[in-house]
Amino acid sequence: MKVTKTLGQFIIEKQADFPYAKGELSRLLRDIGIAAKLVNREVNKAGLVDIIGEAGTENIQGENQKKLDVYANEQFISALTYGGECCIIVSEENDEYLHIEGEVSKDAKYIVAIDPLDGSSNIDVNVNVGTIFSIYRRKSTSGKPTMDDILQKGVEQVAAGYITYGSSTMLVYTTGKGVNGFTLDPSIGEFCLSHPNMRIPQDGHIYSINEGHYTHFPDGVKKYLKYCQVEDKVTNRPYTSRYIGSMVADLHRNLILGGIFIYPVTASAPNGKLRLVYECNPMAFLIEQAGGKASNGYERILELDVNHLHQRSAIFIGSENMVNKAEEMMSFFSPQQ
Ligand code: P6P
Repeated sequence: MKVTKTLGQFIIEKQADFPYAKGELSRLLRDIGIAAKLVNREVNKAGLVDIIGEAGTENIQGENQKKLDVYANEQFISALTYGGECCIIVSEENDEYLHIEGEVSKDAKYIVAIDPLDGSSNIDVNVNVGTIFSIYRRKSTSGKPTMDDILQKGVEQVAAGYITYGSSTMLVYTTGKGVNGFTLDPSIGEFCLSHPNMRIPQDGHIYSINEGHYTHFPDGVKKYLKYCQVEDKVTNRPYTSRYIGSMVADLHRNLILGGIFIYPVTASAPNGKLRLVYECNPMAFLIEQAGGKASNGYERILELDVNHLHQRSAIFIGSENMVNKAEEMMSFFSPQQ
């Protein structure tokens, strides 16, 4: 039987990639892996115990929180708090950021932004959900971290990744040295390296967008969709539409097969729906590291100014040539159109 590397072994092996880190980032990634296993256990048996359904509370987005949302948030906050490497947590499920104090975290240097359970509206229908995380080093060197430490541009991330809880559970992450994927082996309770050095195809034939919002799409998006749908043998069009309604699942498929995921501004989401800090930035970092591209239709996601914790952005992300073509269509129209 082929012996493969566990996440822990891989992290330690790659520790040399961080000249200044003395193992802190490695331990932080380990903590995230631990929480992911706990969330996976509950996601996998969600249909069996009373954990599905409404928790009776709402998050800042005004979305009904599902019990699994609340559980996942608690697991990641707990693992990051007791791991001792994280000083600030920004979570989709918390209106304000959490400052991790106490002896164990007194020298903590890392800020973690997280969407603990993305796509949670799919929980009750047994469709893929995921976790997205983004990691920064604080800029200040002492005292309580400030918003200046937290509202950093995406280009400042030191690591980012996601966990997809699907037919198998995978953890996919980057530290700026490429992208690697680990599949959870339930028989040993370890994430094992299954997809080394992941690269997104430069071109693809899958487009992922909620066409239910079509009438409210910007003209450039409508123009690009028509491009995807027209017959053209040379460029293998029409493309295929694939949209799960769970960003992590849609992006994971497109990372492997090639494709573009678009969530543009719409009438109901004039600034886009997806959140910059803990959805767009981490996914943009990871996809760029895999050779893809991510923009808001006009500007690189990772260069966007970050002005508040739950800021939203339009996103066009995936195979480089497909994002370039979509941006070309967007360029014919001014941003507000
Ligand atoms: P819509 C899930 O709620 C999410 O945040 C992403 O995971 C997903 O891509 C998107 O929203 C789906 O939004 O408007 O198509 O239902």
